[in-house]
Amino acid sequence: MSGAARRIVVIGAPIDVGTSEPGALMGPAALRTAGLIRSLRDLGHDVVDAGDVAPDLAPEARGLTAVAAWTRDLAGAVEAALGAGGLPLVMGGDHSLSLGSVEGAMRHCAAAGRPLFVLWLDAHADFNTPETSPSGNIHGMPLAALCGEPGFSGLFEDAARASLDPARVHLFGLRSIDAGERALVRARALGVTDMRDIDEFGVVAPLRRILERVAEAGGHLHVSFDIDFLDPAIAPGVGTTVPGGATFREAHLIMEMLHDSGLVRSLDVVELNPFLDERGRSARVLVELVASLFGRRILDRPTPPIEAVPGR
Ligand code: HAR
Ligand code: MN
Ligand code: MN
Ligand code: MN
Repeated sequence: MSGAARRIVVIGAPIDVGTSEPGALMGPAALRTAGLIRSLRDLGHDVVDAGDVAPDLAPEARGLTAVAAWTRDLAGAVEAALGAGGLPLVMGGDHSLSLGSVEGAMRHCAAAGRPLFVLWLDAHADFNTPETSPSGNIHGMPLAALCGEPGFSGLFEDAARASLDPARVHLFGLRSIDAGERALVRARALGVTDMRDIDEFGVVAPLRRILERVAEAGGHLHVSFDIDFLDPAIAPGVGTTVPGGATFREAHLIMEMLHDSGLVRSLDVVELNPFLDERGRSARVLVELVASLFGRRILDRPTPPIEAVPGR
């Protein structure tokens, strides 16, 4: 392992009320089975498995009422982990869990006087509102709610809270967006690196720019990794597959760059649906990628600068 050992607080969020495809609530169990905790410990980190969050919910609770209870409990768990100097890793569960994890990071950053940046690795923008959503599924809406779009009353405990700054949100890997949501993403000026950009420029140049900006601002980087960012050929275990996603090599390089930046302070791994997976493949790929984000590398040395590449 290289770099500093971290105290990683793993928080399970077996939530699937945000999606119409059942199975994502099995995600935390599958990630544990695939060896997530062990692989992080093998890298020398101090890993605490905080177990699964279990909000007190009526079994028939649905929609925003149910998601509000998850948001409250997850925000509290993430804020507490950060406050104790830990790095929260929230395993989903559908992407509506990021309402809680990002809210928790926002509270921590507000108290610390640090700007929060969010890197959203996802095929989707997740910027629908109840009005623009074609499906009504809340996992397609968390960023809009966090950024203060209307239609989410009662979702956050503190209705007067400051919203997430959309100019500090960057969508990376986008290839599926709904018409109303596209208009909002443009109007709110989110950062976007879509798959067309990645095809033309690769992942390195766009990600470097994002990381430089976070570093210059002394920011906290929250990474929200939706498994559908990956191409379904390598990660089929997800309810909303979209062809043309990131390759294993692209995703791996992103994880290594994130690690080397030292800027990641909180992380979500979401949308794994073990019920739709093939012999645990997708869970295993996620464990590999998360290990790379936390410092696993091929040789015990950082990537050499370009000048040092042989033959140049
Ligand atoms: N945009 C579509 C909708 O709102 C699909 C959203 C799917 N979202 C996730 N998370 N799987 O990214 O219904
Ligand atoms: Mn801190
Ligand atoms: Mn998503
Ligand atoms: Mn998605």
